[in-house]
Amino acid sequence: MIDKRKVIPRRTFIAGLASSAGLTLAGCGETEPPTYGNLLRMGDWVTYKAHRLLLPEQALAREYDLGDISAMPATGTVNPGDDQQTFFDPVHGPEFSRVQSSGFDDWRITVEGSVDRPGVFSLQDLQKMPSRTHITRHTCEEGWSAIAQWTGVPLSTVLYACGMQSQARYVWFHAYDSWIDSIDMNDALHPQTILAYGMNGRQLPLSHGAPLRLRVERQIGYKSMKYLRKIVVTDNFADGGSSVHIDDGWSWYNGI
Ligand SMILES: Nc1nc2c(c(=O)[nH]1)N[C@H]1C(S)=C(S)[C@@H](COP(=O)(O)O)O[C@H]1N2
Ligand SMILES: [Mo]
Repeated sequence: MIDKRKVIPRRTFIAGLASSAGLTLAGCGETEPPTYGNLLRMGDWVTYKAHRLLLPEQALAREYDLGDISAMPATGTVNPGDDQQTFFDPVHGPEFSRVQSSGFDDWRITVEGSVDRPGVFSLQDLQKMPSRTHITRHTCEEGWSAIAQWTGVPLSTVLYACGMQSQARYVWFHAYDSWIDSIDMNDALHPQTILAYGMNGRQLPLSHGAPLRLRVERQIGYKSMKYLRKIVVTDNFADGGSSVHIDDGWSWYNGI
C-alpha cells in the first residue's frame, strides 16, 4: 500500500526542484547558468553546472598537429548574400554582398554594449593585433567532426581594447545571416576563443564564414558563428529564443 504522506504531488515536486536550483544559484555567485525559467530547459543547467565543475575555467581544448588536418564540410549558411539560403537575412544579406564585392575592404565589425569605448574594426585593424593559431577539432551537433587550423585575434584582446566593463557576463554575436547567439564570459575570455580570419594557413573561405568567424573551441559547432558583423557585451542573460534555434531544441549551453 502506498503511504499517502510520502507521495509528493507533482506540482510541489517541480516547484521544489525549481527553488532548490534557485538556492544553488544564489549561493554560487559565479556566472548564472541558463534556466530560461522553464523546467524543460533544466537539462541545460545541469550540463552547464557539471561542465563548469569538472573543467577548470581555462582548460584548453585538445590541439592537434598539421598532419591531423582533415577535410571539413561547410554547413548551414555558405553565402549570406544568397537569398536562397535557409538563414538569409533580407537586411544584412544584401549588405554582405556589397562588402564582399569590395574584397571586404568596406567590411567593419562593431563592438558595443557594456564597454567604455565602443569600437569599429576593419579586417586590417584585427590583423594588426597579436594573433593566435591553433589546430582543433570541430564537432557539429549533426554528428560529424573535422580538424582544421584557425588563425585570428583572441576575443579577449578585442574586448579589453574596448574597455569591457567588469559586470559584463555575456557576449552576443550577430551574423550577416539571421544567426544571433551568445556565450558566457568564461568562454569569451578563454585563450582559444578567437575571431578567426584564417583557416589552414589561408584567408578564411567564404563558405567557412569570411571575412570573420568565431571559434569557441570548448563548445559544440553551432556556437562558432560565421559571418560576424556585430558583437554586443552585456550583463543580462537572455537565451535568444528562436534566433538561436532554441525552438529546434538546440541548447544555449553545450560544452564539449
Ligand atoms: N552565421 C552562421 N554561423 C554558423 C552556421 C550558420 O549557418 N550561420 N552554422 C553553424 C554550424 S551548425 C556549424 S557545425 C558550423 C559549421 O562551420 P563550417 O561551415 O565552417 O563547417 O558553423 C556554425 N556557425
Ligand atoms: Mo553544426
